[in-house]
Amino acid sequence: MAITDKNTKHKVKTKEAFRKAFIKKVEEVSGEDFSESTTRHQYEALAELVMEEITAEWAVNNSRLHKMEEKQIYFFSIEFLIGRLLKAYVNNLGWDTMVEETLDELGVDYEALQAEEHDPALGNGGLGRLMACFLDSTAALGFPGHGNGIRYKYGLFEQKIINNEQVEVADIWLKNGYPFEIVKPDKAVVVKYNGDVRMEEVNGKMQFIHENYDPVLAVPYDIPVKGYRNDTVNSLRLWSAKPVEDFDLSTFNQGHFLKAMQRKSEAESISQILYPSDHGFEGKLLRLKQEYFFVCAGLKRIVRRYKKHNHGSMDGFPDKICIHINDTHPALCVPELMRILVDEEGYDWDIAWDMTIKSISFTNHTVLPEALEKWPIDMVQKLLPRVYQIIEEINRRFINDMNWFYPEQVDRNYSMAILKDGQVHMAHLAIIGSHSVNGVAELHSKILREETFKDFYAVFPDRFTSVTNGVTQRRFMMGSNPGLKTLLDDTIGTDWKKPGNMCSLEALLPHAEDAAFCKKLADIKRANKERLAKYIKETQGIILNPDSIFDVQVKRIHEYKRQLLNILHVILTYNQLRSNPNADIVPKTYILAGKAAPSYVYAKEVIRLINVVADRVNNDPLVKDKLKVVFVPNFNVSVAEIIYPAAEISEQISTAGKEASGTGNMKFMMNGALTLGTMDGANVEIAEAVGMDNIFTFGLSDTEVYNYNTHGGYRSLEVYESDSRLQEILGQLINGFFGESAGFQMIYDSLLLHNDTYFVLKDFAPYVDIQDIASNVYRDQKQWQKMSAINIAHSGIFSSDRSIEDYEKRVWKVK
Ligand code: CBF
Repeated sequence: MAITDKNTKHKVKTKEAFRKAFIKKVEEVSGEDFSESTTRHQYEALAELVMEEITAEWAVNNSRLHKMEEKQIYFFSIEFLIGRLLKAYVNNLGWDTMVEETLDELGVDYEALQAEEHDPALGNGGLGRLMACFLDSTAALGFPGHGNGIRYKYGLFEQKIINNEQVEVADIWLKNGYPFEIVKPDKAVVVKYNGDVRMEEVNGKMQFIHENYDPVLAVPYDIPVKGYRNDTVNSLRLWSAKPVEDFDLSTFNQGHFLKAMQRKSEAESISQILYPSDHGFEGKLLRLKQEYFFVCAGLKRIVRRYKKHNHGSMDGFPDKICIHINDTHPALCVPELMRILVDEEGYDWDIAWDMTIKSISFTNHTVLPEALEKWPIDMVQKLLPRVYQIIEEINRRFINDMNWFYPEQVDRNYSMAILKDGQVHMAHLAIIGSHSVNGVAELHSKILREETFKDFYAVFPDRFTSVTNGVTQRRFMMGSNPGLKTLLDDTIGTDWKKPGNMCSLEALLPHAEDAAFCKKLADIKRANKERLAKYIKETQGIILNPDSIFDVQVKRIHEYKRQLLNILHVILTYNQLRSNPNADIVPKTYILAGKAAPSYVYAKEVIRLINVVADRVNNDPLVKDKLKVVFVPNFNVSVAEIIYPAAEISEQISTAGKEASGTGNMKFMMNGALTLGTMDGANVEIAEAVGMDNIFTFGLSDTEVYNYNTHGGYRSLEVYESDSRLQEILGQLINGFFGESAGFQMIYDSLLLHNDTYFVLKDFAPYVDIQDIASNVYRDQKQWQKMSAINIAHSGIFSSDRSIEDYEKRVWKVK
């Protein structure tokens, strides 16, 4: 039932119509009178009303899409970290005021209602969240763009902190069902693993027959992606793995009960969890299965739909379809599309290759080895026999061509091979099979061109582009910081909120000098800090001082992100306060959050250190209100939405050259936090946008890091020996200062024995200095608020609307 205004065919919402429909729906879902309803019922009712409205638009959109008049973009990604959707849908529909007012009048707590939605943790960090931002912006700008991924039964683990340590608990996000998906069993497809490939002549043509394979059913679940106040509704399609036959009855009847169940659980394991540990053989195999699973299923449906609306022909496919692959996880798109074109559609190899390259584009999201995947050749060969043959042929032709064009560079040519050292190099496959290779920030793209993929850049210079990441302001500012949104509306008008128009926030610049405006900005920040303090008090029992600086570092825990540097500085401040409790320091609250991969022992040690330090500092009466440390457990999109608006300092302190872009830095900036960071990733562009006077930068440059790494010359021990502060702090890590059982030998050794790979000690002194500078600026609130306003005013270019427009112009060319 759509709530229809009687005077028009459209589903215009009047407050009264909404009120009635809501009460009715609550009673339908609860089977009770509205007055008896629980928050859960109210959530389910609102979710249903929203879905009814959106699905009506979705149907219209899908039929437009079926006609294939516009070019379609498909994002293939192993992660989609979408966060809660209800509020975003309400806002994008333009229902926000109506819903807020009506619920208020009905005595319904809208925040509590939203909290009923389990945050789907279908991603790990930046990569997955970027995809969600890109989907939002694509729809907001009215482009037909869809996601294609996996519907994990268990998302990324839920993080608990027990005895200061990270404990991973299964995240059962589907426990109470998920109201925003539509399962389409009639669109399920079969994915084939293992088996044999033989050649057979059919109608005078040789054909490859894949037989004796293990079939798995891929069932699509579609989630609508509603554009901001427009009529676009795109789709996020997530695939779930099921056995082709639910149950092997004949095996069961023969008494092999366990075996009968085996097929089922083997099939289902494919979409069971995000990132199974890939340390052992089984884990690796499962990941490879996952990668082929969503690639194969996704391409199959896209091809079927394309052919259906193009008289069975694939000829124009590259003109109408963009397959965008995020990192190397979906790189099998290259051989799989070739397989479809050559084996199923009968194209000659060269034509098929041309079509494949034209259809596929690739973005690399990190230079760390974790995204430069390699699979053992025998594993790929066994699991995907026909796909492997195609990879072999792509590789053979590529090396032949290279040796033909560059006969004097045989070594280099071979180093670019897809198949070498017994492994399939997925990044090479992705680059060779795409027409566009993108980096995610200027610096990252430079590193790709000059270091990581320099040989490929020499051969295919035109393929390389750079599109700096962005984030959706609709979730991370307009949605999560309503106070700021209203202040901006009141100050410069509402045009900045139009999709693609966020750069008009620059109109704010003259107001940065206006004391009255700055006061309002400060009041909003204060209210957001109080909101976060309340959340932390309720969830962790820690009381924060909202008059202190809120200094925040929230992101995955990784050595290169250097949460360690942050906590060493906290220990320094603590030591200073212990020796002089009356020191004139600006009170500070350090807020950290993030998950460590379950098998990443070092990162988990860093989490333990942060929590041990927090325990000690927060319970020491000496430091009074001057220093607090909080580790917020289970960082996810919803928690992030409370944290970003409350932050004053955004810690972006990665070792230069390691953070591809970062997107948290952008979310903080648009909420008025000042970046304290290295010149790494998109920090460089933030610095360019706001000017060096409005950012706190420090530390080694990427070139200095590169030089140390390639030519040597760094000795962490020397730094340690020349800095008494470091001697005291590192001593405390191992001398029982933090409690006998809490020694941090592993961290100590990494810094001194293993020469500090991430230059924590080298950057320590400049980091301490810049922290002091930031604190001193904070004493001058007028100056601080001015800098904050300048940051907001220049944050427009970090909207994902801009990123999508750049991709559109440079890569997909939809228009
Ligand atoms: O491009 C999106 C983000 O991706 C990562 O999170 C990743 O996992 N590859 C990078 O680490 C970020 O720098 C980047 O912003």
